[in-house]
Amino acid sequence: MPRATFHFPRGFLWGTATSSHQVEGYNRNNQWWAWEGQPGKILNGDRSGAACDWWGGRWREDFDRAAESAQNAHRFSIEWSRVQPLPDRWDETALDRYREMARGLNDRNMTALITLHHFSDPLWLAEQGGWENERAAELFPVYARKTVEALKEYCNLWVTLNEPSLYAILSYLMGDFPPGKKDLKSTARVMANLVRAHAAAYQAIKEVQPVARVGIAQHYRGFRPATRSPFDRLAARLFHNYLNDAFPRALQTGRLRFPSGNANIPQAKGTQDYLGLNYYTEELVAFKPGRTADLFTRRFYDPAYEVSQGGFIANVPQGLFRALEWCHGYNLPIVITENGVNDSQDGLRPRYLVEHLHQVWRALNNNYPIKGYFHWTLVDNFEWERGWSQRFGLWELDVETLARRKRPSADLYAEICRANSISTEIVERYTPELLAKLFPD
Ligand code: IFM
Repeated sequence: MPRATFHFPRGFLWGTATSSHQVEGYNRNNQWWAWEGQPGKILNGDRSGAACDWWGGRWREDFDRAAESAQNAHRFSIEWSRVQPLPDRWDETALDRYREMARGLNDRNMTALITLHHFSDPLWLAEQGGWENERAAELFPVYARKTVEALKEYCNLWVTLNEPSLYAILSYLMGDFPPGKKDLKSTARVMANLVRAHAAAYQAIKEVQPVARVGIAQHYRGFRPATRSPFDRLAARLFHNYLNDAFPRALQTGRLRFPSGNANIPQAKGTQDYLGLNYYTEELVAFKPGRTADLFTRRFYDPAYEVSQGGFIANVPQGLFRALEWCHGYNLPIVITENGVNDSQDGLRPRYLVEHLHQVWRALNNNYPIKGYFHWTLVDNFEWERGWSQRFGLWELDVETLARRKRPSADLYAEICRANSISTEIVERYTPELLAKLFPD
């Protein structure tokens, strides 16, 4: 068997990604906390509760874990409801706490990548109609400006919005996220307001910090037609357009194309310095008239693919390559802002990790300008409507005691980060079943 080493570029960012509501604990002042309190909204009636207790200070030990594992970057998010607990009140102590976290990364020689909105909204905003209200697009840049002013000493890499199109679709079309609406017109309105909010935040951040690099973290799901039927092909193409492409395209062109909601938003044109990619999996799409909430599709995994616990994620590493090809079409630097798999037993994760990173390396060899990779996630955290049932962490969390236990994938990832490469030896040690595939004769 041939031996080889897949090298990554010097200065490549290796990290993990987290989000405020999923890790901080006791975020009582946002719409998710209220949603969790309603019966039937979260699987098994789970609550985020103390989460990973980052607000209680355990971010320190988790940042130590990341740093000791040779990660040189970390992506975390700011909780808007903590920074601006009421429309007319800023909480400087919350900003101090976030400053301490960002400095905590710098002190560990890690680059901070900070997200300003990751699915959670202040309760007061939700009470004003949330993102359906155009005012949200004016309020968000004010919060963004305030936060960047406070943190700019420690960070110049910003994500304004995490997975904006998925957020709009899950919250306003599919009804899985608060406010649980199922309305196409509302979804289109929210999409447009999110584009406006991003554009205004982009300008605000640049004014405060001209050297800032600002983008979004775009959720990209691969969609392939289930059959050769022209209807399935069209359905796959449309789903791709709406979920994957519409939002970043609006930031490129200033025009949002979304069902029942085309909008010209010229101020959005050219407001991305890089494209953040969140990739997990790829699905087959069949046309199904009548399923409005699913944009007239039925979507499912190709039975040929291995799936994670509960059938949540299919392991399709080539799908990441295809996603990177799509990113490359935007002609911007690319950051993989999320990629990972739920796997409490850590049986699939090592394979998933190595094969996906192998695809990143292939894309780098095509000269795609990929600047970093952030694995989702550092420690098991609260997985939204699926509660604690999905374990994405390199470290396992005991939700009762908050104890952390390292999974083998944490060591595997550490070896890759430390070496800035994937070698035959690493593959042999952690995923010998992949040797023939990655190093063919
Ligand atoms: O946990 C989420 C994260 O908040 C957004 N992207 C997908 C992850 C896994 O489902």
